[in-house]
Amino acid sequence: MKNHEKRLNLVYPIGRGRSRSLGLEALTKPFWPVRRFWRRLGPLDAVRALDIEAGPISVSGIQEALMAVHHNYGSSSNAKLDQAHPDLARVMRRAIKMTPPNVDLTIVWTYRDKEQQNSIPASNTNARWPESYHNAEDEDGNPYSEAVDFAPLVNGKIPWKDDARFCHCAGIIYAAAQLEGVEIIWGNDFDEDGSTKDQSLADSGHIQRKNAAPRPPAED
Ligand SMILES: [Ca+2]
Ligand SMILES: [Zn+2]
Repeated sequence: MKNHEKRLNLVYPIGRGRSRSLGLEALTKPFWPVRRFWRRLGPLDAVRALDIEAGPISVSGIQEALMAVHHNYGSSSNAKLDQAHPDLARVMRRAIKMTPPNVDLTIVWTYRDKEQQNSIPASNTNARWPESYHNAEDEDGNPYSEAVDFAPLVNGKIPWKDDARFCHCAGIIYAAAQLEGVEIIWGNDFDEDGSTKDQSLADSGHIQRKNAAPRPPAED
C-alpha cells in the first residue's frame, strides 16, 4: 500500500441525498455495489468522486486510483494475445489499462489457422488463407498474428451493431500504440487519411501492425 492511498476515498450515493465513503483499498476488493457504481462513472466523474481527505494529492495518485479499478482481460483474451506479435499484444494490454471505468475490452481474434480463416463468411472478409494478417506465423510455424480483432464489452456482451463503441475503443488503442511506440493501421481507415467514409469493407474492430511483412497470396 502506498502512502497516498490512505488519503483517497470514494464517495458514493446510497439514496435520499446521503452518501457513504470508502477507502481506496475497498475498491480493489470484490465489493460489488461499489464496483458497479464505479463502472458507471465516466473518467471525470470518477476523479470527482475521489474525496481528498488530507493534504494535496498528486496526479499520479489519481491515476493510480483509477488504475486500481481498471479492467483486465480474461484468460481467453490473454491466450489470444499470446498468439499475436508482441508489439500488438503490448498495445492491447496497455489499452485496457487506459479505458475509462465504463469501457471494457475483449479480444475476438488474433491468429487464425487455415480452417478458421476460410470459414469466415465473405461478407466479413475478402481474405483467404494465408493472405490475412491474422494468418502470420513465425519461422517455426507458430502463431504470430500481425492483426488483432477487438471488441467493446457491455455487460459481458459484444454490441456488434454499435459501431460507435468500436470506434471509441479504436481511439484508445491508437493512443496506447503511440505511447508504446508501435505503428498500427485501423480497419476502418486502411488508407490512413483520417476518414472512415471511404472504406469499402469497414472493420472498426481490427488493427494490424503497420510494418508487417506483406502476406503471400491466397491458395487456390
Ligand atoms: Ca480512410
Ligand atoms: Zn481482423
